[in-house]
Amino acid sequence: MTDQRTLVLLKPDTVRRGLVGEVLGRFEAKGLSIVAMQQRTIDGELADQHYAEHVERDFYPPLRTFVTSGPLVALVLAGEEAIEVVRALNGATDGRKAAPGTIRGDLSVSNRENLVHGSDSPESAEREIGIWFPGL
Ligand code: IDP
Repeated sequence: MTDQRTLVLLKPDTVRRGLVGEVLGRFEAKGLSIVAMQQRTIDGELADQHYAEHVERDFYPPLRTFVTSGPLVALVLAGEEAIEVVRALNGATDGRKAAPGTIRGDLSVSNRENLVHGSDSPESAEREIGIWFPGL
C-alpha cells in the first residue's frame, strides 16, 4: 500500500464541453482525494515547462495552442497507487483507441483533445506538482 500524489489536468476541452463534474466525479467515485484544485488559463511558458519532454515533438505546437486556449483545472489527487489508478481511469492517449469505460474511451475521439492529463511516474508527479502548486 503506497499512498501517492499525482498531478491531474482537466484540459481546456473538458472545461469547454462542460465535463468537469463528470470527469472529477470519476476520480472521486474511485476513492481518490482532492488535495488541491485550481482553475486557470496558462501561458505558453508554463505549457513548455509542463510538457518539457515533448517540446521538440511534431505534435507539440498544436498541443501548446490547445492547452493555452482557455481555462483548465489543475488538481493534485492522492490515494493508494494514485499515479497508476489515474492513468487507468484516463485510458490510452488516443480517445479513439482508449477502452470503453475509461474517461478518454467514453468521452473523447481525439488524440490531442483527450480531456485529461495524469503524471506518468512518481518523479514526474513531484516535478509537475512543483510546477503547478509550488510549495505543496
Ligand atoms: P499521455 O497524456 O497519455 O501521458 P503523452 O504521450 O505524454 O500522453 O502526450 C501528452 C499529450 O500530448 C497527450 O495527452 C495528447 O494531448 C498530446 N499528444 C500525444 N501524442 C499526440 C499525437 O500523436 N498527436 C496529437 N497530440 C498528441
